[in-house]
Amino acid sequence: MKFSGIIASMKSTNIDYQQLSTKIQNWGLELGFSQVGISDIDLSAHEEALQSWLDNQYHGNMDYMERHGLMRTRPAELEAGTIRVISVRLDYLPTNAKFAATLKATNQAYISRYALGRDYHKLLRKRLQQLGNKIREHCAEFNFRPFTDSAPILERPLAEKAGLGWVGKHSLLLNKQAGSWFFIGELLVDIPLRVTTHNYDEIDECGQCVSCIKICPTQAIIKPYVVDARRCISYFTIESPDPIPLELRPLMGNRIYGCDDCQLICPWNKYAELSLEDDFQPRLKLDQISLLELFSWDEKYFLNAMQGSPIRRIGFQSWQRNIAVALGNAPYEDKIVLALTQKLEKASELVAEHIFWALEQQQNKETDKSERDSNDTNKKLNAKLIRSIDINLPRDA
Ligand code: B12
Ligand code: SF4
Ligand code: SF4
Repeated sequence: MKFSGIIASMKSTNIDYQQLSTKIQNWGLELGFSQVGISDIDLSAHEEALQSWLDNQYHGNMDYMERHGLMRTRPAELEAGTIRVISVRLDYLPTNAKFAATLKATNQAYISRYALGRDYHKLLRKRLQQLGNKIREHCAEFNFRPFTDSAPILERPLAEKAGLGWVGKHSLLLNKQAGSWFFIGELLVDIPLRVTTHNYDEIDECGQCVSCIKICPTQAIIKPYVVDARRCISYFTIESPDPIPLELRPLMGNRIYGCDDCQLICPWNKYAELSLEDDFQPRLKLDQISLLELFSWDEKYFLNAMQGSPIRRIGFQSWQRNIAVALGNAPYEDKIVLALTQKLEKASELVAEHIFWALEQQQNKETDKSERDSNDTNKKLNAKLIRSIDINLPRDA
């Protein structure tokens, strides 16, 4: 028996872990989490898929994905002594998400709905810490580490094991009762809690559906369950500091920070719960703001306005780069051309190159009518998505 196992069995002599597991789930709900589950740490079934994803370079320039390699499937390598993972999920869908309205308004900015409010990392970590402290009150010899998003572990497969839902063909975790508009976080712990693995019948409810694969504007879901991050709008608007590939720029439309399309088309999001957190409600009217207004911000204003927002993390250069592309995709307007031209003078090399591209798009639209229809397939896809939102998600449209 390994050292951690011996410690765990010594600890188990005094404590009713069955009862403690139930209490932990209740405490998690009291703290405001939408759902709590517990799993073991065996992710060996995922090693091959993760390795082949990395071998195919689907992570692009997210070096941190490669750096930690298979540690992502071995939580005990991340935190020695870990034998269980408590996974939580927290709904983030704001009231009145205006999905269709914003995607329709091509001169407005579309920002992923998870990023309209306060940065979720701090909120989730703080609550996970509180959950850990609470457990410690009942279990003195207990170590834990809270994580959300940033840790080198496969959060979705762990949450799936804990019974919080299933990993859909878009590769996100979704849930029959709650759709997929939620964050995931976890506590790595060294006590033998009772696992909640598959405590209800929710293994894989995608069935024959392939809607997310078909609607993805950049065809980033290259086959069921596999996303080539390099083609994903979320990757090249948030994660990558590089120039946005030319062929993908027109496909971005007005999406300047992340993308929600594969979730918007998913039939299970009819059942999505609205977030109860004030922190996730839109700030600065980011859910209904014009591209031109955002483009007028200077760096100082951006850094101040975005205090506490996850958007601040991408920095001003990427921010301007993204808005320039969206302005290039907007219908022709004199004031767009003027704003783009005015920004050229102080723009960095990266931003200037995107501004030139945007100006070219604008000029083409003004001079050559045929250009207006050049991106027809994508427009049809967008119109299909908007229709689907209007019909299937009227509350959030
Ligand atoms: C890197 C990353 C990204 C990258 C890569 C995305 C990806 N699919 O991996 C980019 C930047 C593109 C991205 C985008 C988004 N992300 Co992200 N991202 C992550 C991060 C940090 C790591 C994910 C990872 O490990 N990927 C590696 C690949 C190999 O893992 P995988 O896709 O899960 O692959 C497994 C399975 O699909 C399966 N598999 C693979 N092939 C096959 C084949 C078959 C046949 C089968 C059955 C299974 C299978 O095995 C693989 C290994 O287990 C996680 C946080 C974390 N630490 O987990 C957040 C996370 C996944 N992201 C999240 C979110 C919200 C998003 C966005 C929705 C943000 C947005 N609105 O723009 C988009 C969604 C895009 C999408 N469809 O994936 C949330 C998801 C919440 C949820 N409900 O699931 C997470 C969990 C962050 C969090 N803590 O809340 N993200
Ligand atoms: S987030 Fe957008 S670009 Fe990325 S896989 Fe989903 S639909 Fe495609
Ligand atoms: S859109 Fe369909 S295939 Fe994609 S995750 Fe939802 S149910 Fe699964």
